[in-house]
Amino acid sequence: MHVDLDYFFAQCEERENLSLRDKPVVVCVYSGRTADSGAVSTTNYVARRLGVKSGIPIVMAKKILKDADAVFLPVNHGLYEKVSNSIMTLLRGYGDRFEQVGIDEAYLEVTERIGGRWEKAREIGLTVKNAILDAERLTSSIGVGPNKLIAKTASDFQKPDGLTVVQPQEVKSFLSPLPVGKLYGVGKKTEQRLAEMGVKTVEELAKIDPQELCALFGKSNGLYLHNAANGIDEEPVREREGREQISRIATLKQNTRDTQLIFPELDRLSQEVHTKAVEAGLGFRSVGIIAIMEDLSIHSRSRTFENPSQELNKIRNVARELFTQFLGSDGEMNVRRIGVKLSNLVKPTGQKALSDFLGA
Ligand code: DCP
Ligand code: CA
Ligand code: CA
Repeated sequence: MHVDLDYFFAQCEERENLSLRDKPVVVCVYSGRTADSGAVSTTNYVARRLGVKSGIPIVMAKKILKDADAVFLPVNHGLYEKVSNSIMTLLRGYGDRFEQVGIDEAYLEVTERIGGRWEKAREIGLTVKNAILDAERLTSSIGVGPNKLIAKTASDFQKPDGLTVVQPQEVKSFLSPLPVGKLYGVGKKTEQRLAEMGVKTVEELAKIDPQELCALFGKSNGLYLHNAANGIDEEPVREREGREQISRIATLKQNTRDTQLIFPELDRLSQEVHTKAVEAGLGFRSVGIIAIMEDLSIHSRSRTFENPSQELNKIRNVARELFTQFLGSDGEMNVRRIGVKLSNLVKPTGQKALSDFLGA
């Protein structure tokens, strides 16, 4: 079973303020450079129907929604984290194994509970949806299938507030008509290359000789595509091991040692690793910076704290301090690329750890 919360950040905001419900709601990551610079994190379905979705510039969203009585809100990670933790704790109880894969989604192993009676799958799905609704007043979309790939594809099939059960004998007819981009792991680039080969649907992809796919996409990607198109996936549901680190590197517009030029980019990278950490539901105990110089030599500095944090400000301030220190200590050469890295990542467990994270 795959559970994904509907328009998660925006739905949390609606829940906190019911008067938002019928308006377009746009949750924004403001970069702080100018009043409206930044990108849309997510939107409710009212806004989506008007064409405003994740990733577009806030300025563009404002333009599209200028006559729509829309509400623009800054991301409130503390709230989403709290709601997510509560729901994840609840979900664990409905499966024999549990794997959280992001702030708003998880897999549950329900094979034993269904015991081969597929009509039970729908019952369990409904029970889980109602449990989430009762506990946190949020709708979710759930997919149940013979493996993770099918469950994930099914949860996306009828959104929002969906429940899609795909029994083993239905896998082929379920997948066949879907556009290849709906297959987990098929991104824009792969989709485009397949389109150039005249392959648009999963059915068409399933018919391509796996040898040919391997020749085009490399052995492991080729095999993956072949298997995925045929509904084959053997990945077990498993508790996630903590990730080693989260990092982001970018090339400066010009080689420089001027912090006025470096800091805006550094802040942007801090923002990006912060978003990644929050999406993965992870806190960090170390913040580091990376500097790649004109001669391509690589330097790094980091700082570790006693207690885990999830605060953007902490990342931004520590990254700036480390960079200032580094520039003060290291010669004259210009910096070409810069990076921000979070490590010593930890998963909050239970309420106590959560309040530590939020600094409550
Ligand atoms: N998110 C983000 N920026 C993105 C994509 C997602 O900040 N480009 C955040 C906001 C989302 C949350 O992650 O609410 C979960 O992402 P999903 O892809 O599951 O999207 P939603 O839950 O918003 O919508 P859906 O109803 O399609 O699941
Ligand atoms: Ca979601
Ligand atoms: Ca999701």
